[in-house]
Amino acid sequence: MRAEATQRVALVFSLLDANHSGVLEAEDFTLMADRVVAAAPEAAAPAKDRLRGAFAQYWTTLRTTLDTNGDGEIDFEEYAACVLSPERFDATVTEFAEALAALGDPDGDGLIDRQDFLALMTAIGFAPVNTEALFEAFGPTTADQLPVPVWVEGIKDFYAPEKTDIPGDQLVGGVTV
Ligand SMILES: [Ca+2]
Ligand SMILES: [Ca+2]
Ligand SMILES: [Ca+2]
Repeated sequence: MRAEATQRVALVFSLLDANHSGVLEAEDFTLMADRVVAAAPEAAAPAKDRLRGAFAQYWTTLRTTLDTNGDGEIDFEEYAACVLSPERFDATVTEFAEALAALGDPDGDGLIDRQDFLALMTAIGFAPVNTEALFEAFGPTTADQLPVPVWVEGIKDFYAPEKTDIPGDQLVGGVTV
């Protein structure tokens, strides 16, 4: 696996550990969902509920797939095994990506405003400078918006270990603008 993909795995684990306990557990996903929903005050209730459901599904999938020692938590070594069988996470990642992008499009016109993108991404825990660089890498429209499918595909690529040289690499390490 390429270095970028390894860095993405480490970054995602650190962000998902929302309570900074060093392992992933159910509480991390409710904390994260609360933070992300709070960053989208204009979103409708069904979109918020969908995002909460996506995070719950995310945790259930990790727990049932990666908790090798059966202690109800996922440590980093257990988590890193996700790259060995990425297809087991496709449905969960797709639902998460679509739920997150929908939350970023409260007016439903199919476009994500920069400010909504930044609010959601920094709520997840990505650094603002990296988030800005990612928005640029996606190639926003002249009105400074991203089509929803561009973000959805970008999220899915970010979780795909075989993908390299993707916009999402802007989120990892040194930023090249
Ligand atoms: Ca934790
Ligand atoms: Ca475990
Ligand atoms: Ca919109």
